[in-house]
Amino acid sequence: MAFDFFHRGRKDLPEGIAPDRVPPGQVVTQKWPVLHAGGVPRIDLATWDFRVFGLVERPLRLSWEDFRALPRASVNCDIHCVTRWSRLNNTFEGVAFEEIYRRAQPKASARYVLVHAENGFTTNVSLDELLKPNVLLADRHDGAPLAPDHGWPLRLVVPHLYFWKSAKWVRGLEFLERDRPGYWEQYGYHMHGDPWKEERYS
Ligand SMILES: Nc1nc2c(c(=O)[nH]1)N[C@H]1C(S)=C(S)[C@@H](COP(=O)(O)O)O[C@H]1N2
Ligand SMILES: [Mo]
Repeated sequence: MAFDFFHRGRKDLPEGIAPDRVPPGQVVTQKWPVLHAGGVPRIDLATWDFRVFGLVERPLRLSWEDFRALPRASVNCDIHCVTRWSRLNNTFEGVAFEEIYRRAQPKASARYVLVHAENGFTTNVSLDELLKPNVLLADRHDGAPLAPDHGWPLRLVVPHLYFWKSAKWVRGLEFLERDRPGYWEQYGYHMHGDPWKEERYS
């Protein structure tokens, strides 16, 4: 393939990985870097809850036991951080966003979600993006429980957007009519964040 020829100098690409698998400006890493603002929160599963609120017919408040009882899903995906690393072939396990969505019955006016995490971290994602395949509330990665610094007990995974949208230590979803910038978005990160279009900053 002619396209391959121009990318043969790329040392980051593992054997057999086509260059067009990796979004522009990204470098493939084997390790999984840790990135977040602030410290790793201490969490007690006995008091932990997950709330779905805002423009929904049925607001939800799930305990950790409630959450673990939901139907499970597994996703294999590549993840892309705005700081330019990509990690290929991650297996995340958890509960599909769609399961939560169906249970909460969002109102017709709901078009965006503000994702809430521990210590006031937020990020905004449109419902269109969350309803695409492979969006997960994940509690496991590559066969093991999430490590505390990767978001234990629960993180959002939106693999087709830059990874800052995949909030770690997630605690709730707020359904909104209008898009509202989250934590990094208020500092100038992109409202949408598509790695294929390099929507890094607004
Ligand atoms: N709660 C919370 N989630 C967060 C962040 C954060 O600061 N707080 N940072 C985001 C950013 S910028 C990135 S790149 C990814 C990194 O996830 P990782 O540390 O598991 O690689 O988490 C995202 N989720
Ligand atoms: Mo990031």
